[in-house]
Amino acid sequence: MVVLSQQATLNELFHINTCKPTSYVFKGVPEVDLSDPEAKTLIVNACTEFGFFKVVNHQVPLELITNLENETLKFFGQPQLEKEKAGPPDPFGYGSKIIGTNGDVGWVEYLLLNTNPDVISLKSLFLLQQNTKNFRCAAEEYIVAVKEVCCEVLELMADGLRIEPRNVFSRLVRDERSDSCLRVNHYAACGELQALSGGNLIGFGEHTDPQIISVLRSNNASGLQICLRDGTWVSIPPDHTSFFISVGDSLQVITNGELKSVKHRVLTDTSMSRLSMIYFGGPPLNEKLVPLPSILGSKEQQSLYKEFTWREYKNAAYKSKLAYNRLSLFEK
Ligand code: GA4
Repeated sequence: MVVLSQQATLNELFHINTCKPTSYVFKGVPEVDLSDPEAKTLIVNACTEFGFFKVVNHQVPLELITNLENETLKFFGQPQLEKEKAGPPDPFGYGSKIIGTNGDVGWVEYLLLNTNPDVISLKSLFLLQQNTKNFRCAAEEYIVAVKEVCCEVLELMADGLRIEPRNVFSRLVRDERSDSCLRVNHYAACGELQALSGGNLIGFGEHTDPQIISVLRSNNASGLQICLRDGTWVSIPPDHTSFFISVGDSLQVITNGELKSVKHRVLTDTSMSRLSMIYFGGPPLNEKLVPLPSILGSKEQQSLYKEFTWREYKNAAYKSKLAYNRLSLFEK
């Protein structure tokens, strides 16, 4: 018998998509040790082939990571009404099941935070209150550390592509006006709902990230899948000690398509809640996204894209559905 609360959940589920069960666990995720002298080459190869790789030996203390993880779990463990004081997302703040404003839904609840302290959304003001002080401190500490990993990876990437200066990419994220954000996603274990829904329940539907690069850390629950260049979806084995890096659309533009963004999605785990924290490294809003002259020059290429700013791209992205190929609007 389905009890009332479960009935409500089932009604919600009715709107959440499922996909064909896939069980192909990908063993070939490139692994990059940041202290390896070959790291720059491994990063470029991984970005060209997959737009995705794993960073090990990153020097971010596990304690700092688990501190934010614990604070986040405390936040998500509160009664629904309490959490909703930090929502609905505008796009920052707390959201549940509804992703963006264009009809996407998923089996997920989340907090989206701007990492630039000058841009405090009204909704996230709640998070600045006294009772969320520990959360805020943990998030601030985490952001400093993860931004460093992000910039180090971007600098190695420039080295690997033989582009100078080596901060061509990282300067966009280091800029004090950088439009970066932090997202924490909580995918509750879906248990028997999975079977009732008749397929794999979608936690977060397929999409590419609009920013330059994304740095993801999750607990040891499965769920993340990436789409390989041949269109096959594969599951990424979780690893709570490492960071997973994905190429975003903006990096694809700046490298004139040499590095391509990676389509990814999250399916829910039936037995274990998944918690992920993602840092999205973005450029300042007024930054023009154009292919680097050194990339165009080295191969005598024409730009594949029209000229536009990150603000224009972001606005277009936020008006689109998750799975939409947003870059197509800006191709020549
Ligand atoms: C995907 C990457 C980031 O999570 C995000 C997402 C944003 C949101 O959740 O509000 C978007 C999505 C993301 C791309 C298309 C639009 C906007 C939801 C959505 C349907 C915060 C971002 O920057 O773009």
